[in-house]
Amino acid sequence: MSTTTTKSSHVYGIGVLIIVVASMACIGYYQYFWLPESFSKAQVDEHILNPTKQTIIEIIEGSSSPDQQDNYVPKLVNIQLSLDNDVVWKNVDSTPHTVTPDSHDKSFIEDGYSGAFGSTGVIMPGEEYQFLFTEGAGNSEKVIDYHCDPHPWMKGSLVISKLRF
Ligand SMILES: [Cu+2]
Repeated sequence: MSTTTTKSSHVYGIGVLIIVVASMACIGYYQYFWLPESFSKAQVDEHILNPTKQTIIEIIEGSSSPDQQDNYVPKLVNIQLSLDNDVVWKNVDSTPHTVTPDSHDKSFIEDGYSGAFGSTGVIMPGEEYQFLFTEGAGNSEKVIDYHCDPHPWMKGSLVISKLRF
């Protein structure tokens, strides 16, 4: 009789231990994996994630020629966060091109939400490259200059600012 009691309390003790360890693991997971992710996503305003319109930049026919003055059209765009910060480059030329940031500063070209700016590899004719900008530079404008890797004379600029009411 006494042995059964000892055995059942022993089993009970192990059960409690398992519950404690499991709940600690859950809390740990919540704090280190779930929370930081939910916070970083929450940092970006919903309006910035869903801007009212797209900014379209066309890489026009003949852009691969150095004599062609216009390549990224428009060359300079002013972007306002939550208004038109969803930017699409459309390659309507017959040659592959890239959208490559001039800066090699990772912290500068890295968007907290969308990651590193710049097309990975070339944008083939008829294809497009899309990037959602979610960050300005404090209260001032952020200017991002970019170019085409195979045709370095192709240049464009983006001026990103917060929406002014
Ligand atoms: Cu090009």
